[in-house]
Amino acid sequence: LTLVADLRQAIEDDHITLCYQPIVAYRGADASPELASVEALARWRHPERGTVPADVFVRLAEEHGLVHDLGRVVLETACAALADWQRELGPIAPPRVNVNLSVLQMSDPRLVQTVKRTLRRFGLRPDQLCLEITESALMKDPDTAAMVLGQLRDHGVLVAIDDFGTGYSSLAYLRQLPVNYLKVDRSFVAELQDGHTAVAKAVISLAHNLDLGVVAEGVETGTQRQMLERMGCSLLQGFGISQPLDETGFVDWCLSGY
Ligand code: G
Ligand code: G
Ligand code: NA
Ligand code: MN
Repeated sequence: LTLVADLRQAIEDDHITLCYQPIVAYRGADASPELASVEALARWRHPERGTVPADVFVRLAEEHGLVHDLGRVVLETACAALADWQRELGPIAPPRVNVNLSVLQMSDPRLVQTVKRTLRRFGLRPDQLCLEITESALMKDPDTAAMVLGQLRDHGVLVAIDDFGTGYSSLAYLRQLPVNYLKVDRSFVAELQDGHTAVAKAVISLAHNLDLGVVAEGVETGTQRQMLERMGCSLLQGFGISQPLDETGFVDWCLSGY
């Protein structure tokens, strides 16, 4: 219970920070990678307990009615950072930022207004934001999800289905959902290493057939990278590209030419 109180305070005092993990595009074996986007990941360092894992404090926020405030702070911080980078780094800045949404944010009637207002406030175009929602969250209430995602898409905001392949989507439903990207869950990228290619291949070809972009998460090795490129997946994210970096570390990474 005191952890909840501390979390509430941390959200109010702006003590939730963000790490940034690059998402890169490879266009051909010899070409240098392009920065396609960057995923914002929330971090909380508790003064006594040290770092609290994101899945722990996100769940805590969900259980105690703090997820809307947390989500708003994350969205604003990520948009402010992108606006700064675009000003300061120009052409080497990431073209967009990916922000994770909790399932509960999908049922917030003010979500779409908050997103629109935040983009306007920081002078960003809607297609400079990609919202990530996990497949299992989408499938909890597919009708609400379809409606909210439709409103976001009408405005021009991009949407990615996170952890794809683990949430039992109805494939028939997927065709109607207004989304732009599938993110191959990192468990399917990990198993490439042992020669298990079937699921990664299936998700990539599903994305291609539905005219969606596809991002591989959790890419750690050169072998995985080569296999994914051969399967037609050109958007990669993972420790093998870069760890999630704090703001200074991310700017240095951009300046170092990837
Ligand atoms: O970054 P890390 O591996 O600690 O993330 C753990 C989990 O927490 C991941 O599932 C990630 O998607 C989630 N997460 C990280 N940041 C946020 C956030 O800002 N909002 C939500 N809803 N989830 C987040
Ligand atoms: O659920 P989501 O995909 O948002 O989770 C993001 C989390 O995955 C981040 O907290 C990040 O630390 C972690 N992550 C990012 N890249 C890798 C990777 O290459 N390997 C592993 N094991 N975890 C990763
Ligand atoms: Na994510
Ligand atoms: Mn994921």
